[in-house]
Amino acid sequence: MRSGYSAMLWLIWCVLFGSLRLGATLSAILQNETEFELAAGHRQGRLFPFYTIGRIANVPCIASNGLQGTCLIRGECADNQGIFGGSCSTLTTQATCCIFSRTCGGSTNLNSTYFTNPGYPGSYNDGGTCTFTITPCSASVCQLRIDFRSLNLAQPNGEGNCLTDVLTITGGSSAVPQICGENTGQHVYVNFADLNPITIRVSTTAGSTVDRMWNLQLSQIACASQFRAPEGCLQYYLEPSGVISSFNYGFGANPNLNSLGATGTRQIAGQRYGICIRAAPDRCTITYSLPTTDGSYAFTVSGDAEVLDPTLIGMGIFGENGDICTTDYVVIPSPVVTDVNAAGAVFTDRFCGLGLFAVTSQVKPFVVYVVWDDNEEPDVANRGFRLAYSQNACTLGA
Ligand SMILES: [Ca+2]
Repeated sequence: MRSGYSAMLWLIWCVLFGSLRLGATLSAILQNETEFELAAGHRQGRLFPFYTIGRIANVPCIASNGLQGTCLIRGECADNQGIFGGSCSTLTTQATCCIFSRTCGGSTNLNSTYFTNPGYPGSYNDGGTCTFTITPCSASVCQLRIDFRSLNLAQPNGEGNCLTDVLTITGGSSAVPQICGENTGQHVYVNFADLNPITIRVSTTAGSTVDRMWNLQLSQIACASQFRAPEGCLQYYLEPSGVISSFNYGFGANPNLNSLGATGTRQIAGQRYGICIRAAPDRCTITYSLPTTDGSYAFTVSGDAEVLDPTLIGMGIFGENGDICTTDYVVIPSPVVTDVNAAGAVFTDRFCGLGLFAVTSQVKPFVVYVVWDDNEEPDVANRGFRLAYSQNACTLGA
């Protein structure tokens, strides 16, 4: 049974950080959001006394191993099976940047928790099902953000189905597609369904030679947080510019062949979701383009990528648009294409094929919808997409 004191601490961790999107790059912003709540006298921002040695604020901190933690008195960290991550307070040497790391069969209602494979950071080679359950820590929490700080599972088969390994996320009120392959750096948002738990399940097949590994950072997002993803967004990028990619996009071909004996696909079948990008202040449009590095294969969404010279793959003239895109495609609302090689062409919002001109959109929230049908045949050597995005000042076309 939870002691009264532990229950109070749980409440503090939850409500104080329920509004936070965890991550080192956002620490300063998060600190501001926390301080804003404190300044506003919000109930979520109260400070509580700890032990008898005084007060410390349970602010987010970066542990010596680089992970996001919570600044706690050592005894409280230990009582909750936390890991000491180095000093975090100038007030007392008894404080530590506490890391909560859990593995198969576990559960948490603590914010700032990591779910890892057994033996992490070593690889995991066994088969079976590993589950982890997350319960919202208060009614003011609406979403779970799962950052794939590390996620390496077996590739899908040649048709894009996750047969050897699969990650599934259930229990929320928003859908998450099956995920496998290489997805380090990706993330997903899941809406909590009231106070019901969300379950992450990693099912693996023994005998695979893949260096299977996962370390998933679990952040509970308050309903009122500025880091809450809009409805319909499985992913939500916060930076003004950056890179988006489909799940399991990667720099090598899937080693698995499809049933026709051709090079398989890295695209994961049956995915339909939105990638959203937060509009920066004073920015009116967004432009998606192939990255300057890794241009080859960076837009291989449908068709046979092996019929083209690899140096030609990705060029806009090899892309397709409109009603011809019926199996796998991305939707970019209200597109504007200014490339001279596309002069005279009329574009609808549906893009597929083996290349992409730079596309600008002004519809907010900025979003790219991914629509992959349930079977990758007869596509060959598709990898999905990897696109750079940048937001444009309002004077540049809007
Ligand atoms: Ca495809």
